[in-house]
Amino acid sequence: TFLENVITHPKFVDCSYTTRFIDETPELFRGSRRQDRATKLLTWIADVTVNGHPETRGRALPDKDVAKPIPPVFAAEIRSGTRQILAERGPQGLARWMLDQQRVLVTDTTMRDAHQSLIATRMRTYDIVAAAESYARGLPDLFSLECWGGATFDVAMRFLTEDPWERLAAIREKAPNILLQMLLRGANGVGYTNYPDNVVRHFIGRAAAGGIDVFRIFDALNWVENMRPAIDAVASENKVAEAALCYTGDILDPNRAKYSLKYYVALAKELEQAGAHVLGVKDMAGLLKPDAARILFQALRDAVSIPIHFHTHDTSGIGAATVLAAVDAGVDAIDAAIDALSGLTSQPCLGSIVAALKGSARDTGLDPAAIRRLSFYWEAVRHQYRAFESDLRSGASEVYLHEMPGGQFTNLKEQARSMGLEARWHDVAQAYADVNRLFGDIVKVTPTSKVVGDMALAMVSSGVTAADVVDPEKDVAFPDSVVQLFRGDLGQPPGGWPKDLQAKILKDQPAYTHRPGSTMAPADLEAVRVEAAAKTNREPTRISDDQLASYLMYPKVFVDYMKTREQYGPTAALPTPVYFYGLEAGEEIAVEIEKGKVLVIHAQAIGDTDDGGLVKMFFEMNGQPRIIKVPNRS
Ligand code: BTN
Ligand code: 3PY
Ligand code: ZN
Repeated sequence: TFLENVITHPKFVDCSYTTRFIDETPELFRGSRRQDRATKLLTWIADVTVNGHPETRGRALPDKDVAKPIPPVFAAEIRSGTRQILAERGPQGLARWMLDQQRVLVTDTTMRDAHQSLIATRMRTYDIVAAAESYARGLPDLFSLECWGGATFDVAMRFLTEDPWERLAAIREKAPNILLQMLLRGANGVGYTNYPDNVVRHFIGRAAAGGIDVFRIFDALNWVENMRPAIDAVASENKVAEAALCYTGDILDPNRAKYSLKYYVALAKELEQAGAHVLGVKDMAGLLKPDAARILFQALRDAVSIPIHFHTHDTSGIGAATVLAAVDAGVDAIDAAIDALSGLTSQPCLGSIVAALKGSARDTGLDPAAIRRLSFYWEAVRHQYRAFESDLRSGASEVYLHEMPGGQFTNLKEQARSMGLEARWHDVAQAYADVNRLFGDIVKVTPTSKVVGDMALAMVSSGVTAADVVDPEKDVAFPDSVVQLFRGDLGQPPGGWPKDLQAKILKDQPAYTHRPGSTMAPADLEAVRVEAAAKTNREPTRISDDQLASYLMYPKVFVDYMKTREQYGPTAALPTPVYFYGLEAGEEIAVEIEKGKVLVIHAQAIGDTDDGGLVKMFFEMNGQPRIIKVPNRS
């Protein structure tokens, strides 16, 4: 059988089995389609039970005796909400409606930015989708659920063996009344590099068809040129183009004149001119202080006639004060994360903001009891992801020095730790600030933040100082990402790149200042479909437009995901503790692998490792005994 062919293959037996094994021996995997999904899932369960999951190995385990996550049941009918307003009135009509509201509108970021910023984006579809209907019934007056895009797309396939499109479809189905919102990195799509315009358009078309209503579009250098194709594509789908300016620096600091109030006002006007339905203010690092917020939002209110939506992070610890100041200054919508996933590098606390505004002119109208009950659910969910929690314990004013985005902070800290620089974290933070200055003071958000982080880590780990970097006599090895940035691959920063440093970094390579997408050849979508099909051993007709979009953004990640899925079946259907840790003898679970098709899986016993290095795991599956052999790779 397929499994025997695989597990008796010498590479498998000698433990060199990795994803590469699948690449190097495709003949073994071609027959696997015939294997039934149940056997594949049992194989996954046996494998993680015996070997652990690569993503949680060696990390803290969840507590055994905490509450299980049970989504709250609200008796209320699913009332019509913002989604229906968009359907009836279109994006401009929705924008007018937003301006007409006296209450401040609220976006819940729990399903995207909150877990991206707190637990490395590892929240699984299983836990997200289970909450969607509770939102639809309990909090129908939310403006939107931010639930897709940013890092979720990549991480879903790369680390969670699940399909981001399936996640979106399932949320859409369960929450038909609330706008679904995604974060789109402009020309960088949901990736780390500029893509051809038609790739971005294809992606937006599929996302709109899959259920995204509000596209928050930004550019990592605040370069509007690079945002136009995405804004146009969203508008042509009749969805909401929320074009966002990224806030950096400090408008109240005369030493940061580059990012002045005037700069942001001009940028906001440019975005409105470019066709934005809504203006986003994206404070990705949480640098906007309350007094500055009052001044900024009043000025923006006067400068543009579209609604304004504010997004911040609580890294400093005073994020909620800034949100309340923005509300005072007349902002139309704000972002917050449900209580249990709020604070620190995430968004400020939704329930507390709602409470603070209760009875005021801008009362959100959201039900505090519903928020509480949803938060209890998310609290129990979060316990399951203990392996991904960072050691961050408190707010810190250091964010005003380093200016790292909330989504990057804990990742970079972890990266520093894995390079043996844990004890030197504050040096890394200082180096990050130094690099920003050397780079001419740029917007730092995915993907530019990653480039600054690469450079900072390179400097600290090799003892290179800021003075060395600019010294024409000193030879410095620049990371590839830095070379690409200074060449123009991610676009142009306000005021251009510092010329001397650019010359040192690029050596003889030419720099360019045009929009990268304007000269990139369009992708030949049907040829790419054929390529994706060949790499995943199937007919081109079996690569859907959604899968094509995944492949266009992340060719290798997509192919690896498809192979893993081919081998292990629909693992996204497994409850989170089972997906990461498997089953103990005596445990039983029900798994719905498709609507109405339920597998009842009972783990009976786990055998010893035999001479061939294999472990037998004994199950009962829908009443039938099943034995699965997996290699012991531990
Ligand atoms: C891949 O590497 O292809 C993605 C992850 C699949 C590896 C599975 S996860 C469960 C089991 N434990 C391992 O260490 N590897 C397999
Ligand atoms: C992302 O691009 O993923 C972000 O969250 C930027 O803030
Ligand atoms: Zn954010």
